[in-house]
Amino acid sequence: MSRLDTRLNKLKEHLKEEHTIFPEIVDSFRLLDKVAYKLGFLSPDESYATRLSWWPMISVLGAYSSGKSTFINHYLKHDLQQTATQALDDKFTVICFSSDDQIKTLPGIALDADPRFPFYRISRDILELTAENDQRIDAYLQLKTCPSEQVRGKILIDSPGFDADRQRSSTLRLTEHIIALSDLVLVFFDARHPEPGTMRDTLKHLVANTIERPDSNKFLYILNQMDITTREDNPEEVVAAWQRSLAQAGLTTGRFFRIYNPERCIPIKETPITERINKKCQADLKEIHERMGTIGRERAYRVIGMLEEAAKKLEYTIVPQLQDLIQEWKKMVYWTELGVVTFLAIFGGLWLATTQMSIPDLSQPLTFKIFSSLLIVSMIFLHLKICSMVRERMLKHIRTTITEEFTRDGIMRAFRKNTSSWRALLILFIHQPVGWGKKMRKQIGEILNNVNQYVEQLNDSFTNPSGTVKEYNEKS
Ligand SMILES: Nc1nc2c(ncn2[C@@H]2O[C@H](COP(=O)(O)OP(=O)(O)O)[C@@H](O)[C@H]2O)c(=O)[nH]1
Ligand SMILES: [Mg+2]
Repeated sequence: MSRLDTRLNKLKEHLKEEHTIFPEIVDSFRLLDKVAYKLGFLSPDESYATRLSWWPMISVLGAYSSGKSTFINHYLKHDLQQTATQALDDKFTVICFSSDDQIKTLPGIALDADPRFPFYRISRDILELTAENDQRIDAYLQLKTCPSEQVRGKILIDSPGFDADRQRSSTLRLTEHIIALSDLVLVFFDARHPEPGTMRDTLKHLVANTIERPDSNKFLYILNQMDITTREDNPEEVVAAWQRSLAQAGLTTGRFFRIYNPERCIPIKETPITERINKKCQADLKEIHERMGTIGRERAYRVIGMLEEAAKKLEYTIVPQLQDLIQEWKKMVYWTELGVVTFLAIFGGLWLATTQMSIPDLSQPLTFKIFSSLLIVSMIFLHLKICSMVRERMLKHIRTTITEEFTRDGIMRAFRKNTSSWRALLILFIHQPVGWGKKMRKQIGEILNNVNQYVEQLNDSFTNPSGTVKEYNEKS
């Protein structure tokens, strides 16, 4: 069994715990892989299934001591993360579900080496981008497994706080990576220090780059520890100051929440103002939890969407593109050969005429044999040379015209396979990309058929006829 197969089997095993439909979806991705291998679009050590992150990711970022870990523990209903007023963690903690009763902590290398996680091979990136001594991934990442149903089907990430002076570039690099991969990013601010100075670092590192992002709606800005502020009688000013700072940093859109931790909060004297703020905080917390809860469901549909998109793209974009490229290659080869033959005929004839060189007597059988074999061999050689020259020229052109890396590499690989020396010898009979025909079309049709079934199955497991939503993790 190849390493890829082992990896994918592990992936299936793990996904089975989330929803019974996932292993089937992996199989459909594998079917698509087979089509793509045959076309040469995917190399045999690649798989569509490893190109996407199978778990929705929620990351919790923000300043030191703003209450990130406390928030996570409360959400999980488990005392997973240590909390304190001082900076504790300087690592990112990746939290994922396990039905094991025990909470397990594993070093970062477990994440770095395991393709099921979106940190697969992140250490290589870090190594390339930083020039620090402490290169070990274990210094930045750890994995914790938790039996909380809340984290089933998703990955939750707790982060070290931001302290710009101490910040290692590798931490920032990892933060960027996490933000890019996350489906939901909770950015925590500390209501005890809402003044612009304290927030500047958080804003600079976390928020400033997010304003222009197309996926900016995945960011939730959260002002935490509101209970403390509410005790000191200027809570509304604090919120206003916070929003002003965010606006100054350019953040005018996005969702703003204010919350406190119901378990850690300090009791407050009830007044109409505190009551109103309390209600608002409770509603905000509920909304944040709801967003976190539905993210798994959205991802299940998104994975299926990706399968459908990849299958359709292969049939309706990649294959036609390959067909065009093959036709273009053939045409260019023919024209070049016509040019070369014409050139040889004219100049060879002229040369013979001017030098009056004696032509061997072809009526001699032996001479004829030698002459014709030499001619055929050199013609084949010339033909192969022209085919490969044209191929290389076209590859250069493809490299500069297709911008998306995955498609570009795939098309180039497939084009190489489709214009190999064997195919060049049979150029007259080549009309379609390798393997493309009825059978492959049927296979893609099957995959698309499966897609519809998966959507139906998911719909069934999330809703019942009376319309009430069941748990995401409910096994069908
Ligand atoms: N009063 C109050 N204290 C909180 C709240 N959330 C967290 N804390 C406390 O703030 C401190 C820092 O919390 P922690 O979760 O470790 O912050 P982190 O560094 O962002 O992970 C801890 O002592 C928590 O008990 C809250 O909403 N209200
Ligand atoms: Mg913490």
